[in-house]
Amino acid sequence: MKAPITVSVTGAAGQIGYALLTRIASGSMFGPDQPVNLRLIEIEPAMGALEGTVMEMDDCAFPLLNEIVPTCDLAEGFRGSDWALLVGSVPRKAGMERADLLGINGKIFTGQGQAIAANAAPGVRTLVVGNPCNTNCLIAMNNAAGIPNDQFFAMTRLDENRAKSQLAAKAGVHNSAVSNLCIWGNHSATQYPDFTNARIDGKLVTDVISDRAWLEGEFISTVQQRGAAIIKARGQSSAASAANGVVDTVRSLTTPTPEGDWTSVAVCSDGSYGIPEGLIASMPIRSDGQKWSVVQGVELDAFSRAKVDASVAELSEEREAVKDLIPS
Ligand code: NAX
Repeated sequence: MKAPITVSVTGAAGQIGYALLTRIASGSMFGPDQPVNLRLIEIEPAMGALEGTVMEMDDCAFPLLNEIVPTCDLAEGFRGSDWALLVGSVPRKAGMERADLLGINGKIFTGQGQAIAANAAPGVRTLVVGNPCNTNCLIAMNNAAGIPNDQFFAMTRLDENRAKSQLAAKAGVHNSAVSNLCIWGNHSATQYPDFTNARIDGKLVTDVISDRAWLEGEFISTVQQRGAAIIKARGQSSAASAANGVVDTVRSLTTPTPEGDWTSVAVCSDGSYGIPEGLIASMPIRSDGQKWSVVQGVELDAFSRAKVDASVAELSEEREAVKDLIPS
């Protein structure tokens, strides 16, 4: 039997946590022969609810679940962590400006970044899901002294999956036929699902779907607004699909990317594609199973360039708004 992987999950008593923990413990994330330790982090008022989730996890009797530790102590929660999945954050409430949300959540991620640096395994990889996830990730990364920047990620995989399924439905094919779909920029309403480089059964999407007006209009807005549409329909934000996005992100970073394809995840920009260095921006990524790299040479036409620039400009504004939380 392999040595267990230790996974820390914040916001573990929340909706996404509820859908995510069973996926991790059942082997979906790391494979059917990889035991896991779960360290579940919540705030004090949610510890009762977390206790209930832990009882359910016990009742699943997962063969791969080695240990489960519920805690509201960050040092205990991130101790020995190989993967830190930062899901918990404070939701936006009526009357709250975006800047207020950035400030409130930003403070959570300074403390978590520091606690990861002080307690996790040196190779710990951190995936931020809690919104605004790109900028929360930026804050955690900059407060995690000694942990390399290339070990920090923010999730845009749910957006990629949403975009693939919209294109597949329009073309009348199975979603597995869609490849090379990149979400560029911020996980927000400015994100750009790049249909110009995406492929269906190896052919450019623009050669398969001739309705350019739909691609430039309804397709993009459907993907950008999908979260809001789910809240409207379900009365609660997406949870199972978000948890699935977390599983897909980790699997894509830890297994080789299929030949010729790429996946979307927000990473610390090295200046590729003119995205300012240090921003956490989504771009096309490949993995060899251990290390990831940005796919170079993806052509951005004038339409795409303008969309990418607009989303990246928003990320720069967010960085400016939280500059006090980023040590120089
Ligand atoms: P819930 O409100 O159901 O759960 C959040 C949990 O986080 C709560 O149990 C809360 O007690 C906990 N929490 C709050 N502050 C914490 C802290 N400082 N430390 C540890 N735990 C803390 O939200 P849920 O639906 O699970 O969504 C979680 C986050 O994911 C939200 O920020 C949401 O906006 C974000 N999402 C991100 C997505 C993405 O693609 N990146 C998509 C889905 C989702 O909207």
